[in-house]
Amino acid sequence: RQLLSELELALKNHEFCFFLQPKCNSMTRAIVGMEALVRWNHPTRGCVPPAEFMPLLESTGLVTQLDQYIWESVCKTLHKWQESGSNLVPVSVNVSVVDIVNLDVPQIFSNLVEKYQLEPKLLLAEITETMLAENASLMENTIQGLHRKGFSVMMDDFGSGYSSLNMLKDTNVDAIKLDMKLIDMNQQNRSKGVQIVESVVDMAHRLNLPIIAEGVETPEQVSMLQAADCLYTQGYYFYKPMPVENAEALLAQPN
Ligand code: G
Ligand code: G
Ligand code: MN
Ligand code: NA
Repeated sequence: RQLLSELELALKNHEFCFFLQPKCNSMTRAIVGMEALVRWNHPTRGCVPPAEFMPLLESTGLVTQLDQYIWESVCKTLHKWQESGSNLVPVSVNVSVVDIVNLDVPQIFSNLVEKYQLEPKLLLAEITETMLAENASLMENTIQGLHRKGFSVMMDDFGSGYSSLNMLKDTNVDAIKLDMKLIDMNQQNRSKGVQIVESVVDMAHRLNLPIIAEGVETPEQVSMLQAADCLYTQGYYFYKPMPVENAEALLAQPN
């Protein structure tokens, strides 16, 4: 109850911001994109991670306000980078199923790139498969609408939900993000785990879908993924989510 009124106030006071986590090719180290991850700059508690407030925002529907604010902030940042002649990479934003049910996401994205004079390919949508599962036809309409306006969609957390393969079959996503639990191996499940990763990567290749591994933390995971031919990675091993200025500095470095 109290958290809810705090969140409403925080939205009004613009206390939310986002960090950027680079995605890179583990062989060349080239940065191929970034993901925007929301943070709450709490006046007394400092930087609060989304796990602590996202569930309440989603269950109350307030997440649509937050997400539209984050999407616009991301576009402002891209516009600024573009104006300054910086190297540009696509930035993905998270789209909640609540947004898809309550908003015209393709129209909102399209208004934003027009307002900030951006190529649609610079703004990517990440949607998690469990969310996709709740309403496959609405989801597919949204994906089609995004495609018509030039945007691409990544299926987030692939492998964590109960109907990944169905969703892959029934919607036209443009890329897959391998859930971090699938690459988290212990001694006992290692050989099975590696075979599962190899099979999923092989499936993505057969479907002509780029695949990126999330939550990559160790050099062992990097070599396992390279052996499986999954070169795109996102995770603490290469980069943690960082403030926008740090991401900007990183893009300014020659590769
Ligand atoms: O940054 P972190 O790993 O703590 O994020 C936790 C969860 O919050 C993840 O599932 C992530 O997808 C989600 N998340 C992060 N930023 C946003 C955002 O801007 N909007 C929405 N809807 N979800 C987000
Ligand atoms: O659900 P989504 O994939 O959008 O959420 C990504 C979440 O994973 C973010 O909260 C981000 O901070 C977190 N994350 C990113 N890289 C790593 C990592 O290498 N290890 C762990 N444990 N979490 C990570
Ligand atoms: Mn994501
Ligand atoms: Na994820």
